[in-house]
Amino acid sequence: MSRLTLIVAATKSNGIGLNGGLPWRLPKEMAYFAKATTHAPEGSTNRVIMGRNTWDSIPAKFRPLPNRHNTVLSRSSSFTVEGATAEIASSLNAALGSPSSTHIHRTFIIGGSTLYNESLALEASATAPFVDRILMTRVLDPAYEECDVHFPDFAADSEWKRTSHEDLEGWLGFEVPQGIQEEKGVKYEFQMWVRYC
Ligand code: FOL
Repeated sequence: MSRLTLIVAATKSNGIGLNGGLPWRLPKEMAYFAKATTHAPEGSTNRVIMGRNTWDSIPAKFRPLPNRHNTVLSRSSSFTVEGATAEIASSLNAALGSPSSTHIHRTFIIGGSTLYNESLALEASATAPFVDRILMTRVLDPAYEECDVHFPDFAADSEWKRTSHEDLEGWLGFEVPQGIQEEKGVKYEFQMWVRYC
């Protein structure tokens, strides 16, 4: 079974996006995203899988996300990425079945809402991929509650348990600021959630 990690920043009511982009600009939070998804043992690389709208939302100068194997999901056969440094797949299953790059350490689902929903709905089985971990940045500022795309209410599913901060750092392999963070007056917290299969 291949285990997938989902990474997301969401408000208390699970808002994740507004007008085709992130509702906030939090450089240190974004640096955490970059480090968490990039950090891998020498000689290996992580993979990020995203939907086409998420690809479009990433500033062109940061695409493909550097030092990570980028896979973009699109059902449209006419969708291409300039430079061809990202892989295009027609579905999550197709993407996961193509070992186009060897030495993949971890696979991260980076959004958006369609792909988050689809990947969280995958059932555990001996061979199929399964999301068993969520790196959640909880954005606590009520000013950002107005979002037009949302993350599923995963915590309503009691299989998900929040880990300790120590476990978060242990899994990531680097130190992470603990407790409520504040950047530009916006409070947020780095969390990790797991479920067993
Ligand atoms: N998860 C978390 N925790 N925070 C996020 O902002 C986030 N964003 C997405 C998915 N999961 C997330 C999807 N949106 C970039 C932009 C948008 C985006 C994901 C990534 C981006 O430009 N990333 C660059 C960082 C550039 C910088 O340092 O400003 C990268 O190299 O990862």
